[in-house]
Amino acid sequence: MIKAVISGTGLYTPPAIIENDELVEAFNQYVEMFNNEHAEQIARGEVAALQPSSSAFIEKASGIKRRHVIDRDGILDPNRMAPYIPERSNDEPSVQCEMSVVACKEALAQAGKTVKDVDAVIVACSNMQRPYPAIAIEVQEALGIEGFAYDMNVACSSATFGLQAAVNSVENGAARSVLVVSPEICSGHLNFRDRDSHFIFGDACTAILVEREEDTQAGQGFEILGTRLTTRFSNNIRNNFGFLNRADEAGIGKPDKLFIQQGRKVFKEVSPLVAETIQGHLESLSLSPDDLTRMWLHQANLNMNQLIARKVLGRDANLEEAPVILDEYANTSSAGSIIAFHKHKDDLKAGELGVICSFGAGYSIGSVVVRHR
Ligand code: CO8
Repeated sequence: MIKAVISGTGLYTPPAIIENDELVEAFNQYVEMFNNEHAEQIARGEVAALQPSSSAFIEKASGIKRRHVIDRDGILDPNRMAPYIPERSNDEPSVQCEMSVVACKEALAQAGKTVKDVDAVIVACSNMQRPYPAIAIEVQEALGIEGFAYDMNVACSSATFGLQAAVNSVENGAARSVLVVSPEICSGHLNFRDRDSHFIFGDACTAILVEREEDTQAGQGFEILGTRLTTRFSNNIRNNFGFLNRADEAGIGKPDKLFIQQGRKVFKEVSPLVAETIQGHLESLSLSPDDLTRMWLHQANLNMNQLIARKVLGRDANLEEAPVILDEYANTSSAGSIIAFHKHKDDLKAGELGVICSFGAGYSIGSVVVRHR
């Protein structure tokens, strides 16, 4: 039977950074402008005054200190509060393609492979900048890969669901190796005027190369012992942007065309589901939580990750057992758990086990158990 391994990973980090204090300053300028502009309606009780944001709240509630973004200036302009990413001509590479190519090249270099060794590209992320042609096919073309490519979206769980699709293709012989790429431009669909969520997301792109074990060197990379996917419908994280918006002009420009969530409900409902999924997955592989050296968890909220790790292990996890990258990157949706894996995998010894686990909108949860070879 063909076995699949992760032989390389790559990461593109946009150079621009926004610190919490800078984001809060811009938000609070917007609040002041709004409240001044609506002073009379606010005094008459017709409009609610907006409340300021605070860096102390952000760090305490989420663990986020800063985020990387494609564009700082547009986000920090209180008159705009959206990234400035000019539309490109059809003859130029798209932004998501450009990010993907950088991350893929690093994954290939890490695996010691070239594009000639790759048969497929899956672009798996929460928002594609266009519906078609698939970003994945553009990436395939930009890299010069023969074979096939497609896009898929399972919000924050896109990368782990993409990993399962890659494993299936490798194990059933459809491809010798597959690149799973997650170019997340979360700043493009975040409402920077919403105090509850303006601090949550950042931008980044990850890539993972999944290959047949026989095509890799002994001791290279991580054997994939199993994947488990779980979904349960919920409206608590939603984005209603879509092609039907133009069919109902009244809806255009409403806040729900960007990211919205009931953060507290998500926290409460998703944390136990994630812990159960990991425990059940380990059990199905005749493993126990004590066998895990590392948990590369989705990076949405530090308190949530600490709770999930505690539920799985039955005790607090330290930073080595459950590494954190969201202080630097914020929530990068599906890229988050893969950034944690990319940055914190090389010190594992042969035979040591870990779990990559994503969770988010859908709800969707993806668990991937791996063993260092
Ligand atoms: N500054 C100051 N105070 C604030 C702020 C702020 N910015 N925001 C809220 N507050 C206040 C509230 O008004 C509230 O005040 P009061 O107690 O007087 O009512 C108080 O702070 C507490 O507010 P919350 O209950 O909202 O705060 P929490 O402690 O719950 O923290 C979090 C909020 C951080 C959002 C937390 O609930 C959380 O992280 N939950 C988990 C969310 C999660 O994991 N979501 C996953 C979403 S990601 C995903 O699925 C991918 C989607 C696709 C990507 C989209 C890209 C854009």
